[in-house]
Amino acid sequence: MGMAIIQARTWVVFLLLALLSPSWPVAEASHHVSPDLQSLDAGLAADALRTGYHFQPPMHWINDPNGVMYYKGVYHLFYQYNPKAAVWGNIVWAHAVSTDLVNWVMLEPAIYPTAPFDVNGCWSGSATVLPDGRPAIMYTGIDGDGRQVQNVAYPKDLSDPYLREWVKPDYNPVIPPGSGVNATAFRDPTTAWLGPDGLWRLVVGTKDNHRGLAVLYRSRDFQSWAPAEGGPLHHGDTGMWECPDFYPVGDGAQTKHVLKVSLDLTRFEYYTFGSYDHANDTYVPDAALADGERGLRYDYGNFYASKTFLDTANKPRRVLWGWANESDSTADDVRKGWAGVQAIPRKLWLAPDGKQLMQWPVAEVESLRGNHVNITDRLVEAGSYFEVQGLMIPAQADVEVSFAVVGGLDKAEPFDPAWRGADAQTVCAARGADAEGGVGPFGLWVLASDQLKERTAVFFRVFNDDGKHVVLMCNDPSRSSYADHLYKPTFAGFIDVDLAKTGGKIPLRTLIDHSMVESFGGHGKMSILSRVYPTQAVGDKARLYVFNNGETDVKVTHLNAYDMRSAKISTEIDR
Ligand code: DQQ
Repeated sequence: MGMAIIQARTWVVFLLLALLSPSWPVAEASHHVSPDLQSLDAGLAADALRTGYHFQPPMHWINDPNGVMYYKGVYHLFYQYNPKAAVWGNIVWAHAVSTDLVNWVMLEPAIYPTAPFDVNGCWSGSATVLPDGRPAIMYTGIDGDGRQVQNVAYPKDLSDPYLREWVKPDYNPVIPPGSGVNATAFRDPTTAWLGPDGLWRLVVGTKDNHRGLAVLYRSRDFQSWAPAEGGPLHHGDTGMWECPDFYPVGDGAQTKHVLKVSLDLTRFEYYTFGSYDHANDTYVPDAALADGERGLRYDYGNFYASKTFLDTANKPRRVLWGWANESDSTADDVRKGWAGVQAIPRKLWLAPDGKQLMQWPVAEVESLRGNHVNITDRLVEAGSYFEVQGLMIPAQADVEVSFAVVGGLDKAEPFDPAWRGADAQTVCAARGADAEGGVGPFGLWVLASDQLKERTAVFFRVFNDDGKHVVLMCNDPSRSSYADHLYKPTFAGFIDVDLAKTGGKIPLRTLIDHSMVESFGGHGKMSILSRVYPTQAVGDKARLYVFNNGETDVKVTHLNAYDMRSAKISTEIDR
């Protein structure tokens, strides 16, 4: 009886705490542990909003992808995971393996607190395959004093194809925060690379007051590391740099090095690329590229703490993983029993014009395509829409569509000078999918209910800025759900497409997966990921439409929509 009362009280406290703390901006950002939230069983994972072909463990909280790699025929995805609840905390490295980046076997966590150098948590990091063929993981441990230190771990048994068990040498930590380093903001080591002098290098993210830094360390043996005398690889006046990533793209003389950082202050990711001098360890971004909020982004939506790896099995290609946080409340997450999804792995490359990076879902995802619907040359008159019929479950689909503006660009709305210097998200918030325009908005309504009361718009809109056409690509989830307590931000970017040169054509691909809407515009020039939580447009009740809220006719030159089979997720985890 007494026990029942205590439990009831705990629940009341817990519910109050949960209801008062929405999951955005993420609780995880400040890395607070909420003991009341940790101790409870989060409940069942079954939910109509769980994804079918995006990566999710059976239940609980996940965040950053970690240590992604391809090793001897197996892809490894480690990720930040709370084994006890659907909120951030108790962080370990969960582990899943795959031979195709689509279907996964969930394993027991690979790295978890065991030693003084990680007793308070095993935070993000990266994998490096050493010349002797052994993979090494570098990760951030939170030590007994709450300091962030960098540790190394090696597989226990190289003959285990899944590399299930990892050993942490006693000589850890291998990179403690040195004097003058902020020990509470010193984390997320990159994959290491070998310089021409035979020394290993890696970068750790940190901050110095408001300055974010990518600090370079060097080592001869992967055990003793020292900061490079020349100072940080790069820095910016942007607050803490989390999850840096540094890697080459392009070929031969065209090779550039990309530096990506995750800005803790904005919870978005930005990148520059430029030249890296291996001998002097200097990185100089190309002149046209800005650091921080004025810079380029991998994704203009809900995509964070990403990490790339070189997939030597395929050509080779560089593959990008990123985390999509929830946009519901913490109380919703606890009720659902899960929180966090990994975005579809994306192939990443330098655009042929050298102006930006391009991304496209890895081709393996197409193996899940089933029932196919095709539409060609269908006019979408100004102010009209039509339903794409024939999908069995439009809530789990892959849609490729190519639009052509057939009525000319003359009616493009003037670009408001007040928007100059503003980001695309601000423009899209001002001119969303329902604000009629001159050329556009046109695009898809996905996860729509039959009366269109619920719908998420993915669309383009063309502005005329002093004779130059500016193309906005936007995800507008403002009508995505009847639930009104949700975070429903419009996410947008200006996409580098010259419609005069493409004959008014612009392609769009959208991966729809119950609560994920992951879109790629202009053949991979722009990607925008949104999380949405329809209440009616779920499963086979969801619908898909093409709309045109502009004054100018557009044509769907091609539309190929596919039902997507669910990925196979088997598990070795004993929950
Ligand atoms: N998440 C990890 C940190 C990292 C942050 C902790 C980014 O290592 O900086 O779960 O989301």
